[in-house]
Amino acid sequence: MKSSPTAVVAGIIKHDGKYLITKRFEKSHLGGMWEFPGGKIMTGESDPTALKREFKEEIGIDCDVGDLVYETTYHYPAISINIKFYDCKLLSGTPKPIECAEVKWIKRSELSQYEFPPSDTKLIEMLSTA
Ligand code: DGT
Repeated sequence: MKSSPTAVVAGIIKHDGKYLITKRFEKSHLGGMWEFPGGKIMTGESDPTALKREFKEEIGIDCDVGDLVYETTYHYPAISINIKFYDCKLLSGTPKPIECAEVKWIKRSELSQYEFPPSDTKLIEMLSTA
C-alpha cells in the first residue's frame, strides 16, 4: 500500500506590498530553490501551530495565520508532499536566515524571476496575476 504524502504548510506573508521568500540550503531537498517559509507538520500539530513554529525556528518572526489560499499534492522523486499555503500576517520580528540560506522581500512582479519548486508553480502564477 502506498503511504500518504507528507503534510507540509507554507505561509504567504505580504507586508508593505512585498512577499517574503526564503532560500533553501543547498544540501537540502530542492536545495538552492526559493520557497514560502514553512515546513513539515509534526504529529499532533494543527496547520497554524506548525506554521507559527516554523516561522519562529526558521526566520525568527511571529505571524497570524489566516485563510488557506492554495493546496496541492506533488510527487517528487524523493518525497510526495501535500502542501497547503496560508495567507499570513507579520505580527513582530524582522526575518533573519536562521534555518534557511537567505530571506528576501520581493514585489509581485519579481516572483517569476526566482526559481521555486514545481509544486509552487500554479501558486506563483496565481499571485503574479492577482
Ligand atoms: P526537516 O525537519 O529538516 O525535514 O525540515 P522542515 O520540517 O523544515 O521541512 P522541509 O522544508 O524540509 O519540507 C518541506 C518540503 O516541502 C520539502 O520537500 C520542500 C517542499 N516544498 C515545496 N514547496 C515549498 C514551499 O513553498 N515552502 C516550503 N516550506 N516547502 C516547500
